[in-house]
Amino acid sequence: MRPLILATLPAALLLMGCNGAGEAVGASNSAAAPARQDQGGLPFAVTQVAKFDQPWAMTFLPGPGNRALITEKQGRLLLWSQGAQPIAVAGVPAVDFGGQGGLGDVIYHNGYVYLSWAEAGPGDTRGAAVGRGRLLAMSAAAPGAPAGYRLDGFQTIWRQQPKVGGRGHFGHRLAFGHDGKLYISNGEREKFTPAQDPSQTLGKIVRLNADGSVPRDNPWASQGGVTAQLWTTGHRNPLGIAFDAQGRLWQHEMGPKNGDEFNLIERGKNYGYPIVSNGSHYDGRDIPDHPTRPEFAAPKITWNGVSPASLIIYSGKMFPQWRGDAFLGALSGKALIRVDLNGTNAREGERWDMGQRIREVEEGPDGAIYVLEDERGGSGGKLLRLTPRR
Ligand SMILES: [Ca+2]
Ligand SMILES: [Ca+2]
Repeated sequence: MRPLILATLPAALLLMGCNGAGEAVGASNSAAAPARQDQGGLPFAVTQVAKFDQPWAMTFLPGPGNRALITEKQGRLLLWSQGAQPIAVAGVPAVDFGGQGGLGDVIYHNGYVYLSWAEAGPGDTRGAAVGRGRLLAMSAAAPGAPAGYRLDGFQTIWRQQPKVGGRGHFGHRLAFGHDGKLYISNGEREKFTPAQDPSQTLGKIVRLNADGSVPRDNPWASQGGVTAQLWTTGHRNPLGIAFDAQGRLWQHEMGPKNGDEFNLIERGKNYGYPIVSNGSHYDGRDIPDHPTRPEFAAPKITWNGVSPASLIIYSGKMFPQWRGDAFLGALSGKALIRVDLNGTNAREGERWDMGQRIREVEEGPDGAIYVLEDERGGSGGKLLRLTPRR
């Protein structure tokens, strides 16, 4: 097989790999079919365009057509094209699948596919890792056979530190800033106090150069080691990070009971967990609220029972009234939430019942909003396309 750089392929050749006898690899596309019986309360039309097995994240690829990479938690990366069967991409690292861990986020930046995943360590420990490689299309082994895809030259560029026991709160959401830096969210691995320990990445947002090296202008760069990677501290389990058009970084995190947060992330700030939270511990112990300790950055929004996942700032043409607004999924809340952003302020705009846990939100190249349902117990897992009602 002769590998070709995907970005240089003409669209027709790319589509050949997705057509006809393309291997279904367990995921299935279906023709446009109503995703729900009753869409009466929604201001958009919902169309099911594919179904996946425990999908976690997706990102659209540059170039013609609607093409996206989608991660499945158990360790598969799939290339999806509108109207075609998803195709598995080879060369994905081994993941530690279980609990909240597995293959995580996927983003595309400057010709590289970046992935995050839960990586096994010694003695029943694990931690998030991030790597990157280039997506290659390989010519078919025989005439008429489907082309294959793989990640070429994939390298691990970063590891969450330290690896600890348990399978929760990896965080590991990825985003590139307008400054060309890679931002990685880190959960506190359900260990609480690491969020305030500057010698660990747990409970932090880290900021790296695109190749994984540490920028010299990070807030604690002069301290070296893990501390030099840190951008902000005091987080619980951040599962969504996104930049707005002005370059501000917005974030939400799965808080303790009644303490889900929507935050404006600013260089060097401490967001207070587990010292303060507007919620309380799940075992009933209170945590002092944010106003008791003004030295910690307070959330712009506190939620009860949302369990936020994924974050985009909408910039498309299909919903001009929502340009500049934030969209996120709700897991336990089984909803899509729109947040109005106004400068450095944020407030919830609307919340739409989707009937399923929403794991991922993306904006398509055409401005349609795509959501991936979380999957538990065999239901869910659908990729839905949201378009304006006619
Ligand atoms: Ca995404
Ligand atoms: Ca509290």
